[in-house]
Amino acid sequence: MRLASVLSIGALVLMAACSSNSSSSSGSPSPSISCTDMRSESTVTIDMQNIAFHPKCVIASGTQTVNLVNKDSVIHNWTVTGTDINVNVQAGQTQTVTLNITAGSTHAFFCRFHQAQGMVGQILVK
Ligand SMILES: [Cu+2]
Repeated sequence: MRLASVLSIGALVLMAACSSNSSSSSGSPSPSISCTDMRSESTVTIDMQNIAFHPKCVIASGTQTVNLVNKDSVIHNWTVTGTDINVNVQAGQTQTVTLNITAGSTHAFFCRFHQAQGMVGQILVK
């Protein structure tokens, strides 16, 4: 009995891993970015540090609250394509954004000050 339940939990984990991989497939060959699933968190936290987003790819629900934590000494910005989100975060500050995004969509995001330096990422809304 106990072994059976352990096995079924393992199967669920495997299925979850597979489904998150397949959903990120797109036509173009994209580097395999690992996405952090934060749907079970009370808030989604994205750090802005060393001119980069951490994590670079997040999975969130469409109504979650996102904390943008700027750990750098320069201003950053979070612009999410296909939404009206365009938030500046001053050096050392935290900004909170509540998502209002339809589930089943994927959005690229970037910092408009450092996009050219590769400060970009992706949010998968499920
Ligand atoms: Cu920036």
